[in-house]
Amino acid sequence: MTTFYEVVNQSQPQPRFQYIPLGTPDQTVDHGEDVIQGLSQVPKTLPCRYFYDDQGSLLFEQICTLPEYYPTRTERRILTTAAAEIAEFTGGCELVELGSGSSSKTRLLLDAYSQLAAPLHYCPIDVSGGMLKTSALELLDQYPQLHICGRVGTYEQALVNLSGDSLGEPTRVISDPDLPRLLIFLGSTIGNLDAVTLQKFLLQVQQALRPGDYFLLGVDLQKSIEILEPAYNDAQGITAAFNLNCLRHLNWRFNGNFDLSQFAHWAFYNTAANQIEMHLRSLVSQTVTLQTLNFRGALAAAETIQTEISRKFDLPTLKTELQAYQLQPLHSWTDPQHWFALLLCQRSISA
Ligand code: AVI
Repeated sequence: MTTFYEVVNQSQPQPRFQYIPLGTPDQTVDHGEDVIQGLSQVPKTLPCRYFYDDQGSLLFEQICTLPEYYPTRTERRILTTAAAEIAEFTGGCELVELGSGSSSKTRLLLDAYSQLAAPLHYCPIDVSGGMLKTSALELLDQYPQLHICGRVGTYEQALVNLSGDSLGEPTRVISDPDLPRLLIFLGSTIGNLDAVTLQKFLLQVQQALRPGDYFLLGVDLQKSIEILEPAYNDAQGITAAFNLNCLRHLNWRFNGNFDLSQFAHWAFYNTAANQIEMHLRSLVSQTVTLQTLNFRGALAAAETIQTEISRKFDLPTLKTELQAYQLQPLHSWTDPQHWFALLLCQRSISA
């Protein structure tokens, strides 16, 4: 793979900003196998990554500011008080963030780490190169001592990239090999992974960390259905628009004929599985096609397509699961209502 670097500030002896696209454009071409498979099975499903085209990313940013959607502001509040302690726990680190987006919460960590007498290195990882560059340039302005080496790609691609080869050590993103790594995964995005995918993810995290490295995880906790269901059924209908937008994305990507007016948003808390489930319910009996994928499928009236799960965790159970991947919980922080938690783990030595 050809790696190329964008050097933004050439007056520095070392470039302050580099980014590496992970995979060639060809590898990111979507062949839609998971779409065909999901729409061919009963009950029907769609991978939640189709939420995040440009429009979907904007809608998600809006969701994060909704009064009903408590996770973002609760995590931010926890981070505001915990950031200094986190930096104290770990000391100087290279900060590597999976799904960095606008890096807005990361600023709280960068503020805390810039108080330490250690180099300030940040590796944001995001599928959107545009978003990554824009926020990187803002950060470089605000933190004169900061060096950024981003990765443009999915978190799966990034974890493979950070793990090095199967025989070697995890690849450092910066030149100082002695600085430990803090891998950051905020927003309770782990909740969008089903149990099997979460296991695979944690194994990749384990491989991307050396013993002594750290993992900081944002986790949405189990709570009353009266809080949970409105968070995914907001009064302004932004979550509904976000959910429906994945059909528009499929139409654009695969030359489809989904008629958005013939589907309704449906989100509920499955108490047995401890997860919010988002679906699109077909309002009529209809046939849908995705020409590029050569796909044609029938939907009965009231039939649903599951578009997302958002799991809500029990912290002690999750801590035990993390330990199975040599991720030793060091400390957790939560809000007064125990709605959300930040969990700091340290990679222990393999047994
Ligand atoms: C990105 N993820 C953690 C969000 C969640 O709460 O599961 C996605 C989301 N879906 C609907 N609202 C927000």
